[in-house]
Amino acid sequence: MSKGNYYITTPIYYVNDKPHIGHAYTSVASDALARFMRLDGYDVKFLTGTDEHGQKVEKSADKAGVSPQDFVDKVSVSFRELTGLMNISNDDFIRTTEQRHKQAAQAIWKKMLDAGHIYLGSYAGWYAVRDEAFYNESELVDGKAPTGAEVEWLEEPSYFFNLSKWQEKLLAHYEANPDFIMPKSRYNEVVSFVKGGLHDLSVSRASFSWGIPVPGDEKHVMYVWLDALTNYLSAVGYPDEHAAEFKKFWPASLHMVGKDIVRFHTVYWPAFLMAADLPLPERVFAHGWWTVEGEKMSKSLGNAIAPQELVETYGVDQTRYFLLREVPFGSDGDFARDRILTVINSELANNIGNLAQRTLSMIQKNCDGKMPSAEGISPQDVDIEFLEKVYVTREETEREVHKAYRECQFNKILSDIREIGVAANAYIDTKAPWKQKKEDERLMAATLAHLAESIRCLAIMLQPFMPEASAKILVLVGYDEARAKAGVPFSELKPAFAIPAGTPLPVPAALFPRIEAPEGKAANAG
Ligand code: ME8
Repeated sequence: MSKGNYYITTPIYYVNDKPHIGHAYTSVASDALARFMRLDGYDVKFLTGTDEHGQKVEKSADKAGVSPQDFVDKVSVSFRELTGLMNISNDDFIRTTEQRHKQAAQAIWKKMLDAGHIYLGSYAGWYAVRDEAFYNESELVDGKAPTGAEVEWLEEPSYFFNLSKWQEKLLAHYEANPDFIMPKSRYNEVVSFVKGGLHDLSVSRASFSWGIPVPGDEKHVMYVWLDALTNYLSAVGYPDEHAAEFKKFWPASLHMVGKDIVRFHTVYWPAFLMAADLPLPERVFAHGWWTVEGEKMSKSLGNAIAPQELVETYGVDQTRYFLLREVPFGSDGDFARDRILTVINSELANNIGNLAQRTLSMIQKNCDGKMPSAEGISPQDVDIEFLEKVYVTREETEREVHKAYRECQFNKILSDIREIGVAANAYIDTKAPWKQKKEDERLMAATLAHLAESIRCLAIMLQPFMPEASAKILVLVGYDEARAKAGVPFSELKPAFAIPAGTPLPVPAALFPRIEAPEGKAANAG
């Protein structure tokens, strides 16, 4: 039976550029959470897609000498391919040029207009095409946007959304829902921004045409952020509020975003939704920013790292693991190649990989390739303590794990998993099954059975992060391939689900090969 519904979204990425590790990061983090929620018994909808309108995309198409539609059709594919490449389990992929989206965007516009929240005026002010954002004079730093983007002076007729009227309602919502914006530092930032006062927001542009026409006034196209944010609704069937998907999945449980787009998701978006009389998403989590070897990733430096290259060099699971273990989710991180090597070698090859290799090859050799039995051997304190670390039998622990996921504490979750691996490696050394073999083979068998259980549980826990490797490990400890691939629920982290003694196990295969540093540079083995 389902524990409930969970709707998680990534930002929809601009198609003016190729995907890089920043995009991969958001998608992988959302994927880990989506996979966990499914394995924890929820009905999940996981959405990603592409943001295809606006001046920035129109300019990129111009530069490429093709029509905007041809341009977006082509680049959108590279984002769709990113989902395959990074093993992202999204249930839907939305493009803002699709009919279902245009319909939803125009419907929300009409709803806000009819309720008197949109009016015609004229805009005179600064605009940064790179950010697709309006800035006040006071926000500019050395004549540029605070993000460093070039700004241009814009004067044109424009429709406005009465954002200034929503200040108190927004503040009340933040106060009543302290988890609406995470982490806390972002929450505080947003609250103080809103307390500073809000200006009405220009929500249409009339000086270019690559966008969704404003209903009833086709000289205007909708502001790309109003268009883009609505994707979260279009994908669940809005404007049909009776659609099964809409009823099941709206409001969204989580919008995962980077810290660059917090304001759009936590100020504009909830205000639009309130104006359209729609319920607000439960949470927006804004993660940190990646630099590469200490530098900001940028087109001009040409240092953006293509996810493809990482997957080819290190493997997809290794890349996913690294991205989520390296920095506390919410903080900024730096991508350094010597770090990824160290992490793969010390935490995957030496820890988890070594544990599986040592245990499973001993079983293969000494237990006739079958799951050994611990029966008849009374566990000592060391065994009991070890198994307590491995299993999740207490409801309290279950709740903590669930909470850690909902709060996106991926690096903490991974560090807890790693500790189990370290404890298991230490347990082998303490018990020394190779010595036990000489004393009493039953003792050795019991130790190996406990170790196999620890590997089974580790593999279950690793599924959201490393879906391929964990499925492989699950097969090595006796699950049939179809079950391993479909995913083993977290409820099986209990002794009752141990693989029965006597189950034949396949010949173990190496899981995480050590990676050598290029050009003789020593990779720290950790
Ligand atoms: O903003 N580090 O699209 P976008 C971490 N279309 N994450 C990064 C990153 C980095 N260096 N660079 C990009 C848009 N990201 C809009 C969104 S949603 C309704 C519309 C990730 O292609 C991060 O998630 O510029 C960031 O928020 C997103 O990519 C921006 O993608």
